[in-house]
Amino acid sequence: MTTTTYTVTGMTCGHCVSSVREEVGEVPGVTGVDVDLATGLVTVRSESPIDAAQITAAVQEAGYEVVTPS
Ligand SMILES: [Cu+2]
Repeated sequence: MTTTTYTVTGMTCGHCVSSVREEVGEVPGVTGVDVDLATGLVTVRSESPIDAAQITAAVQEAGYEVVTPS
């Protein structure tokens, strides 16, 4: 089990949160996604490490930007 946290900008409401959660949740290997609207923190859980580029692409697909993969 791996947990990685990303900071995402541009989310303003619950709809944004569910868009990000849905897109990131579709990345192969992702088992769970937590989004904190107030901080922009997106926590991704997976069985094995996932390439940050895949998560970044999914966030962009939802219409937002990853500031710092951390
Ligand atoms: Cu919104």
